[in-house]
Amino acid sequence: MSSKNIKVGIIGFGGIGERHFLSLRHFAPDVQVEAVCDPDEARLEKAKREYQVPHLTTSADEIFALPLQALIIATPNATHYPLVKRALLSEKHVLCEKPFTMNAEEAKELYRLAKERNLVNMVAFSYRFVPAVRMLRDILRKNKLGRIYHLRCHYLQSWLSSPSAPYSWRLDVREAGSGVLGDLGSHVFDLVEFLTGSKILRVKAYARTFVSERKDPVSGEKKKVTVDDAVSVWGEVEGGAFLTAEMSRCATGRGNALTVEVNGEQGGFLVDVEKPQEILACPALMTEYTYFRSNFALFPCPPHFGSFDHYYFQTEAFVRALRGEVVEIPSFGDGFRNQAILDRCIASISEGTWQEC
Ligand code: SOE
Repeated sequence: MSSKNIKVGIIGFGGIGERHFLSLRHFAPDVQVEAVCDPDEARLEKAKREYQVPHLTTSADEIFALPLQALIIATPNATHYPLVKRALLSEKHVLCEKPFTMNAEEAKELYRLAKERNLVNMVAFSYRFVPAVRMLRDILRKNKLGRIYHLRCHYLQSWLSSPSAPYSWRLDVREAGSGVLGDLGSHVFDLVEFLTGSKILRVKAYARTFVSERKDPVSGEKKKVTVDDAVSVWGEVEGGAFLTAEMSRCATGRGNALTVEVNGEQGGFLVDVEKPQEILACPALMTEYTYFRSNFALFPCPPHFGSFDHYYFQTEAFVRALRGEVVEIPSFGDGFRNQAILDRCIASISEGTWQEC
């Protein structure tokens, strides 16, 4: 498929869907975003006025009736499975947001359908595309650290710290599946396995909801929060590494603080996605970290992308896969694996036990 012929639709045009759009427009202006679907008329109006998208609709049926080759799905989590399934059954390539599905059974089926049809299938584990993450992965895959003792991850945000932060679908277990666990933990578990090439063998998770009711911004009604605000996970990784992961959306003072630290017998490394081109490194005989700049160049990005520049690399990978190039992308197989780990964490939280992954 030459990129001139690639017609893409985006379902879900909230912040993330719009970011995919901007990324495509900036990186692959010859790929046409033909249609946008969202239940919110104001978002469609923006897609028309600011971005001149030709087809705008509130109905998924209309999107599926258009001659599109690929869909980007950035809707609430519970809708991923039916939308992705429909897309695959109508022979469309798909990039789907994370967490991939509501449970591993759904994920497995989507993985199978995509494989059988040989369609491009990608889950938006966007942090795989951060330059410093790539650099750390090369180091770990070459086994430069010897035995790994610790994998220490944080993914901390603060947008739910205030009790007056509004209610949204992300706080409803029926729509989101889980709270910070799936939203941010999905990235963490993906990075652990992507970076090390090793599996998380077992997990023990502990969760808290700090604010149990929040005001609906439209109706003004108080609504019950049915998901976790914070989760801590212990895990054991193949080879014996000790995983500790903390995820919170009530981490007052933190913006989008995703860090992965690896302590091995031959040295230590730390990446922080808010500093996407830097890596803290402690080679074997030193006792303290020093900064290194990664040697991966970033694309020139519009300033408003801030620490989300890695979206361009993600978009690049998706578009290259659509063009038929062989490119390593986080697949539905990775989404299935990730969902299985999330399911085990949910079981661990409710049963208070260690769970095999
Ligand atoms: C909100 O917590 C959010 O937008 C996540 O859903 C994204 O996956 C993450 O990259 C940034 O924060």
